[in-house]
Amino acid sequence: MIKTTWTKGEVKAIYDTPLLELIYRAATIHREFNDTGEVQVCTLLSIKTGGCSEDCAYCPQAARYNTGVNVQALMKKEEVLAYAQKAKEAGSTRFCMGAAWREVRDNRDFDRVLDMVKGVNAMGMEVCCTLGMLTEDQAHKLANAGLYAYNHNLDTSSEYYGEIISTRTYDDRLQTLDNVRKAGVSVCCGGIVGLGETHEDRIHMLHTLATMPEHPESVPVNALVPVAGTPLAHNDKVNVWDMVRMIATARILMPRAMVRLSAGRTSMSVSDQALCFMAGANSIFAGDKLLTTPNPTFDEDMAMFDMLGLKPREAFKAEAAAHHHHHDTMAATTI
Ligand code: SAM
Ligand code: DTB
Ligand code: SF4
Repeated sequence: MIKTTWTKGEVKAIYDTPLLELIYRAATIHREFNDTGEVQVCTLLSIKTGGCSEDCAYCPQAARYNTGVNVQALMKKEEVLAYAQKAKEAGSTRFCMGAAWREVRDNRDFDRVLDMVKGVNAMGMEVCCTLGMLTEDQAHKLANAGLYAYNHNLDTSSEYYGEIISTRTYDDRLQTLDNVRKAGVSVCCGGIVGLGETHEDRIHMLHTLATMPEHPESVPVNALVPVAGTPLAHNDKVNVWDMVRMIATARILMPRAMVRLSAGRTSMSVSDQALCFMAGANSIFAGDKLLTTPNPTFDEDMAMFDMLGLKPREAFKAEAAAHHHHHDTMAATTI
C-alpha cells in the first residue's frame, strides 16, 4: 500500500504532470488516506536563538551573517511551558522547540531541554524538537523524556546541498534521521523551495524522502523566507505554483504523511494556501512568529479555517486510531 521503492523516473513523471491534473490526483489520494477536513496546527518556539556556528545560506541564525537576530541563551523552562500553555489554549496540538545548534552536546543545556520535553508532554501536547545533529543515545534520551517527533530537514537534494551548507554533509543529516528512527521517535523531515535549486533537485529530494525505509511522518515544505544579510537575501520570490507542485507530489508519494505548509505563508494569499490544502497539505505552523521571522497571526489563520471549512486536528490522533500509545499512558510512563 505505502510504496517506498519509487524510482527517480516515477517521481519526475508525477512532478511533471500538468498542474491541474496533478492537483486532482493529489487531492484524490489525500481523500483516500486522510481526513481532508482537518489541518494539524503546530506552534514553533525558538528556545535558543542565533549565534549558530553553521553556514546554512538561508538561515538568519547563522552567526557569520549580519541579520540583526539577537543571540539569546537557552530559555528558562517556566517561560517555555507558559508559552506552550498559551499555544495549547489557542488550539495548537503540537509544540516544536527549536535551537540554533549545530548538534546536541551532552551538557546542562541538553538536560534542561529534556526537562522542557517532559513538561510539554505532560500538558498533553505532541512535543517536537529541532536541535541539530543527534547521536542515537541522545535520541533515546529525548524519547524517554516523552519526545513525540524530531524535525531535521534535508532542505534540498544531495547534489545541491554543498551549494547551501558547507559545515556538515548530507550523510550527517541522514545519520541523525536514522538515529531518530532507531529511538522510535516520529520523523519530521522536509525541505525548502527557493534556494536556487532546479526542478531536478526538488525531484531528487522528494525521491530521497519517499524511498526512506519508512516515510517521515511529517514533511515540511518551506518557501524560502529571504532574510537580509544572508547569502540568499536576494533570491527570487517563490512562485505559488512551485509550492503547489511540491506539495502535491509529496502527497502522492507519501500518502499518509502530514505534509506541512511551513515557512513562507505571510507572502501567500488565502487562495494560494487553499490550493496548497487542496493539493494535500494538512498541517501548518500557527502563531505570529516562526523561529525568528513573521508568520500569519492566529486570528488570521482561524478566519482562514472558517472560510475554507477546515478544523484543527486533535493531538495524538494516529495513536488514538491505532489504540495504543495514548498520550495519557505515555505521560504516565515518562514522568
Ligand atoms: N539548527 C537546527 C537545524 O538546522 O536542524 C534546527 C533549527 S533550523 C532553523 C530548522 C529548519 O528551518 C532548517 O532546516 C530550514 O529548513 C528551516 N529554515 C531556516 N531558515 C529558513 C528560511 N529563511 N526560510 C525557510 N526555511 C528556513
Ligand atoms: C521547518 O521545516 N520549518 C520551521 C521548523 N521546521 C523548525 C522553521 C522555519 C524557519 C523560518 C525562518 C525563521 O523564522 O527563522
Ligand atoms: Fe544553524 Fe540550523 Fe540555522 Fe543551519 S539552519 S545556521 S544549523 S540554526
